[in-house]
Amino acid sequence: PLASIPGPNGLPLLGNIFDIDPSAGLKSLVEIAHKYGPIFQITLGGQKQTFICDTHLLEEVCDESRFQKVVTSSVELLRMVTHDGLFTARENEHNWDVAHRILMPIFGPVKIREMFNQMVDIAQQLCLKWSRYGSTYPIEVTADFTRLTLDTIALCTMDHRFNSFYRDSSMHPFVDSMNRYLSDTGKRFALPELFSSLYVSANKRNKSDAKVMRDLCHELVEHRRQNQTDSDDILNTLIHQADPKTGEKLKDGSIVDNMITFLVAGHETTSGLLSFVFYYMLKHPEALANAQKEVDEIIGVEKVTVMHLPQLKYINAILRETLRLMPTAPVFTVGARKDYIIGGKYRVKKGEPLNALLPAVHCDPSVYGDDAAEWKPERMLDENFKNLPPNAWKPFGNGKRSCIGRAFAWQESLLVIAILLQKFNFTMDDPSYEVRIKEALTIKPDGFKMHAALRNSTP
Ligand code: MNH
Repeated sequence: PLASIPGPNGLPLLGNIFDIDPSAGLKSLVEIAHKYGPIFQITLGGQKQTFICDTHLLEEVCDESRFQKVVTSSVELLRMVTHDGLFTARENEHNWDVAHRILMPIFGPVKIREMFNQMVDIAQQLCLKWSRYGSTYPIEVTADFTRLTLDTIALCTMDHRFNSFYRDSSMHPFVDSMNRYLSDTGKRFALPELFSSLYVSANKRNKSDAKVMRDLCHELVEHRRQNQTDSDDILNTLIHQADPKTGEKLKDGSIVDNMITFLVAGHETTSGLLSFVFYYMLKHPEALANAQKEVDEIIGVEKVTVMHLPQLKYINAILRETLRLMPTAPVFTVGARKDYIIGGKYRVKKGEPLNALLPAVHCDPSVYGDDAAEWKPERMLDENFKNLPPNAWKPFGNGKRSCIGRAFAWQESLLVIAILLQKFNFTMDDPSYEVRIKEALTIKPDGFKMHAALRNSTP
């Protein structure tokens, strides 16, 4: 027999707006999941939103023959700048296929290794800054990791330096515009479309911010055209590479759409990950000691190389475990290709958004046990990780629309953690700090500060 999808009762017109704390939407959703179970439905801005909260149901909706990515809410707003670029493209948009075929090889593990030196360049700027702070300065962890990831993605994908470590309060104009744009679009579940009139004033600003971002990208493309190089970096690939299937090249508009996409998708997620990693390590001193010991044994006082990274087994597990509890892109959305029944009894309509609520899925007790809420890197060591059920860990999304930047983010994160643990000892600024989450399009710790003291015997 069919059942209706459970959920808290809403009000006429307003729907479930009072069930969602506007400053902590994600937390509210996880609480509803605890109360109503592995699937629930609420109404926001007149639209029904269904949430998928356990591994079984996620398994079903990750079947790409029956379900596909849908572009809704904040991703829809981002689409006003990035159009049919990789992240914001709708299913069946031709430009997605073309860009995907052109760009997949360049984001593969082999090509990513060629970006290692550029990543080290930016990581060293961070080290320099932190060593000059001295051992008692309260470092704003997330702000500095955001400088790092932004500068890294910009250098690697656009061959451009934002030099964020050389600016204090003011950021590069591109970064200012992007941040303002994202904060206007980031209030994903907090601000239902009912209040879209609020966007009207934001809208004008969004247009001028979009122009700042696009103008810089166009300039960089033009500059490269005037100053040709024979490298096969990402910028040259975007400009010159033909689609192996159709022979098409990307048009200038699409090049710019995807450059902005990399910047947007490629910095906050990784910065949040690095911030949470340091938070958890500082909360678990034995894990921090283990990680540092691993770095000392495998790298010692040598320069970190790309060959060291896969040997850092424990730090790899730390990254996985951190993304389990703090999936920095916490929700991805799919819709049914036709009307279907899921979970054996729930009717879902074609195209209706089904949101994978990763913080809930990743705590499924049938997979992770009664201690699912605890951060334990050991459970993510290779031998355990490879035995997880297929959809128990999905921080990079699903199938053909999953993250193209995964290898990039992984290499960058491993490298930065290795270099930092090699050079510094870390302590919490306020040992009683408990994580608070700041939500935008992604999640980050709010107000987390630490100290970095140079170690004696480092390169
Ligand atoms: Mn990334 C898609 C998470 C780093 C570029 N990314 C996705 C999706 C998730 C995700 C989840 C799927 C979204 C959806 O289904 O709607 N991404 C992450 C996380 C990190 C990350 C957790 C870091 C940690 N991503 C990066 C980096 C880049 C990047 C770095 C830079 C290039 N991500 C993308 C792009 C897409 C994407 C582009 C869209 C891919 C597609 O649909 O073709």
